[in-house]
Amino acid sequence: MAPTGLSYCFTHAIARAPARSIGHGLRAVDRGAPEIGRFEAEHRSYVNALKHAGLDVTVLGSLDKFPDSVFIEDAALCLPEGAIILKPGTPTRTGEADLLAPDLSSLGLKIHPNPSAGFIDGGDILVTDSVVLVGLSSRTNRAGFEWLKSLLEAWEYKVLAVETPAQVLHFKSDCCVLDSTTILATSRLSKQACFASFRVLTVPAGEEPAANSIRVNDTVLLPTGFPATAEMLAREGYSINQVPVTQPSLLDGGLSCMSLRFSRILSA
Ligand code: CIR
Repeated sequence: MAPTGLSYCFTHAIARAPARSIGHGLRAVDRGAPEIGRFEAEHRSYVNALKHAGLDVTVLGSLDKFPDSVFIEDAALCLPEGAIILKPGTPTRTGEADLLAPDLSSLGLKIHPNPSAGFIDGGDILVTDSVVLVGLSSRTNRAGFEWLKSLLEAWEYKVLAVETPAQVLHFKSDCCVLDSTTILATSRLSKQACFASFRVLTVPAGEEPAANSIRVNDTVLLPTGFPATAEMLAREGYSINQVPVTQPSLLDGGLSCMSLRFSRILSA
């Protein structure tokens, strides 16, 4: 059963340095390639923001063979029971997960391998304190979901499949946990039945990418450039830290996907 605070109280995070090949990363719409120097600078700001929120952060070395490997969240899911190796659902990224497993093991995490033929990206898995929501998407199929569900149900998690809107890459591109009972979501997700038992704060129109934020302990890390969302969260009493993601966003990435966050205290 998920302990209270599982979804936003962490002690540790694992990130991966951006690959030199980052310019070849996947994107739905080409708005130009990210520039490695600028990406590295934004990545440093991101890691510093995680540290400032109280996390012990390990930054793994870059994997130049995998241009999208900086988006480490898609390759594994860390829970108190250990690190679950996932299977990214696009050919250029599938190999990232197997390469990550030894690193997670050497950091002391118990590894749960993935023998399933299904695909599942971490960006589609929203862990809340009461339920794990898995977005079926172009990267996560029913077989991947069923495999994760059976694993997590054995640990007494409640796991539900939800639909990710067609134009959205990952379920968490459009929503995040703000606390045990509150979700931040875009208007295209906020009315979904899966959020019926939550209080949902809807991102103001025109600021949809702000839904890809992360609550880390007492702070909500919010992408820079979304003043109406920042004001709404401040009004609701959340402490926010704005982090630039101009380069990751060129590759449809954001704050959530650049780290694996977990708690060693909850694992003890
Ligand atoms: C991809 O298409 O896989 C990467 N360019 C972006 C992945 C972003 N990951 C995420 O939102 N969880």
